[in-house]
Amino acid sequence: MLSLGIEFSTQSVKMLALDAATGEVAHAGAFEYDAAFPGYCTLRGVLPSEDPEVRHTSPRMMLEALDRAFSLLAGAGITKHVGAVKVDAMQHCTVYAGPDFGRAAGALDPRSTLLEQAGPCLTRDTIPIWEDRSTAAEARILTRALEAAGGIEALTGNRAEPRFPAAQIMKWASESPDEYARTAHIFLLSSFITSLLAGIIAPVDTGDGWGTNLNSMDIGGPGWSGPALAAVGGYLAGKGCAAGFAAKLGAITHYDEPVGMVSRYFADKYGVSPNAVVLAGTGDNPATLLGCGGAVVVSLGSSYTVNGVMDAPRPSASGEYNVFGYTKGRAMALSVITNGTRVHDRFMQEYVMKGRAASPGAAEWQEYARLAGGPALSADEPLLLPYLLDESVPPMRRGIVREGFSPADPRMNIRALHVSQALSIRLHAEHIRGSAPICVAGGGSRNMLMKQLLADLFGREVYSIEDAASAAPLGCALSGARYLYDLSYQEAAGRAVRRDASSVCRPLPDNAGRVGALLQRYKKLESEQ
Ligand code: XUL
Repeated sequence: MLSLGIEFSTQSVKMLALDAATGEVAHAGAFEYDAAFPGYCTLRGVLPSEDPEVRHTSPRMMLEALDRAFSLLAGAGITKHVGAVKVDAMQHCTVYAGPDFGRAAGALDPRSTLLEQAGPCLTRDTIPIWEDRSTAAEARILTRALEAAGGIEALTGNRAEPRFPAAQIMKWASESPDEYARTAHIFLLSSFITSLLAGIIAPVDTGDGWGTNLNSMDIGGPGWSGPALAAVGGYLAGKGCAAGFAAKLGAITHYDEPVGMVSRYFADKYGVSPNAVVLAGTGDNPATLLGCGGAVVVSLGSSYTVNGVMDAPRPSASGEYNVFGYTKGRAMALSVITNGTRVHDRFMQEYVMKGRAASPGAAEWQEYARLAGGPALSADEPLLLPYLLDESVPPMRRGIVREGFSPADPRMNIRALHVSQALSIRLHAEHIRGSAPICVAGGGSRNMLMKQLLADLFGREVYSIEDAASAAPLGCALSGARYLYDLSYQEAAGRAVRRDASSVCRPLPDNAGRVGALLQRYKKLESEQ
């Protein structure tokens, strides 16, 4: 029997089917939104916007993407063997639908498409993703509103974050009270897709639901925070929005709870077994943590994330990491460094492609690695602050600040980017103290120099898993395998998570003496801004 994991990330959809008994990957596939749906004109999955703080995607494109994923899976002969399915999605992306959505999701006609049937139920045309920074004012208002009730960190586990749904909803509802009035359901992207899969209004799990600034901190009994709901509800009332905010959010449940069987639509149209169980969807970060075997994970995607399990949820004193729910009764800590591989992509364009329109291939990336230089650290490494977009960890305005070298020098810039990003990860990783080896995931895990630098700066072994770019859908598939065969998480991971032996990096003794001074230099550069 197969267990299917599907990820809806910022730029692409990735699918991974595991033979749930053996842990072998039976099928892996992926597509990018830009290429699959050119009509939406997205750039790396994001809709064009004149305001750089506004980062939205299209919920209609997500509907098309779900159909396309299953049509590809059916074409690959996978669907009929699927016994369990779970999705993960980029966190904090909210989807808005009217009261007719539940009925539409429960009665989807296989002769038509998801877009034709669920599209008309959507009440907001474009939806904010985690990169949106247009809601800073609302985050401040929420912080103030909860001060007297004990503070938002103590109530929800997180400081008020502009990218979290509470601030997104406050801004949207106050600007578009009509749309708010027509909205009956506010989903996270993961619970929206799960609802379509199961043909019901599915709950959000703690993994994604804790990334809303609206959750309570009771990891044993998932729920919303009364004071947070009251604060947002009160703010909305002041903007002329009718009561009923809490009802729009739906339910919140434990990680991996089964929410139902796959709906007739997917059974009839794509041949999925009607007995396939649908597990609650989650965020990409909890799924990645599980897909790496539940260790300490640094994920090198367009943004970088630094994740570790927390047995008792503990909000960050400095606000540098977020706390999300994880497997039943446990939490995880995560910091998001916004400017990740996106800066390497930009430097590739600037210094290697030199404005050529084509996408870089293997030869260009080899050249990029050559310009980045070898693993030996020197005391006078060039350093820079790599903020193409406003940065969240540490909170900084966008701008690339070079420590006294020319923006025209490819070698200096590319080297400085590698060393500086690794230093920044090390400096802002108070939540993953200890000596456990670090699993590096995400597309950037192919970058051997980044991995070596992380090994040196943390003084720990660093490794990747096989197919590290698909850790999140693997985590979802692993949840399904655990469900189907009644395994512990450890047993399921033992079957399916494979370390890539060729990927291991160990700290180089000659670099150890350079680390302290480089960290100090980088810290100074950061503090001078
Ligand atoms: C986590 C976050 C990002 C997105 C990326 O808080 O904002 O990691 O989940 O998809």
